[in-house]
Amino acid sequence: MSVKKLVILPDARLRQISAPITGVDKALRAFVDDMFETMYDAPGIGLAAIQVGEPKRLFTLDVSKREDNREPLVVINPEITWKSDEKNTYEEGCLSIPEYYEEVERPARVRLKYRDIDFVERELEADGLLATCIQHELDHLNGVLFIDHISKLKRDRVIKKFTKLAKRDDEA
Ligand code: GNR
Ligand code: NI
Repeated sequence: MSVKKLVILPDARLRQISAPITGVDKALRAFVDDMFETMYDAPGIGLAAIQVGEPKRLFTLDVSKREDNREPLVVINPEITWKSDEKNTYEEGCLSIPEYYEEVERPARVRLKYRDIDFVERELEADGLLATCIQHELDHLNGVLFIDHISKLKRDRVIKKFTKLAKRDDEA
């Protein structure tokens, strides 16, 4: 098991569309273990495979509050089958945009069709932070970031800041 390096804005990989997974083998299980280790280490409540450089339609989630009561969830090839008209606003952050937080409005509840770690088809209905997190992660699989849901002024400002930071690190 290992903590993997996170892909950070403005890395172009974050804009890639991830490819469907065709089956689960030993290598993919080991990769999922590494994703959990990376997510808990960060710490974060969700992690999409592309955030560690793998363009696969897969994310890990755990919105549980206590470390001694973890609720890990592996989501493969997800599809949202229903969104509520009712909206909810959360202050979102992203491990690929460290220490930047902004309010985002999204559907308050969603139904999700996906495959679990045994590649068995499942469905769940989510509300609250879980519903927000599912939508944030599914966006990553389509190359979409939470800053795409805020004003262009704020988005351009944060992209500019992270572009400068990346250049500085490059030159160092
Ligand atoms: O750790 C995370 N917290 C979070 C808070 C509000 C809405 C979404 C998230 S997901 C984020 C981890 C991450 O970047 N996942 O892609
Ligand atoms: Ni994110």
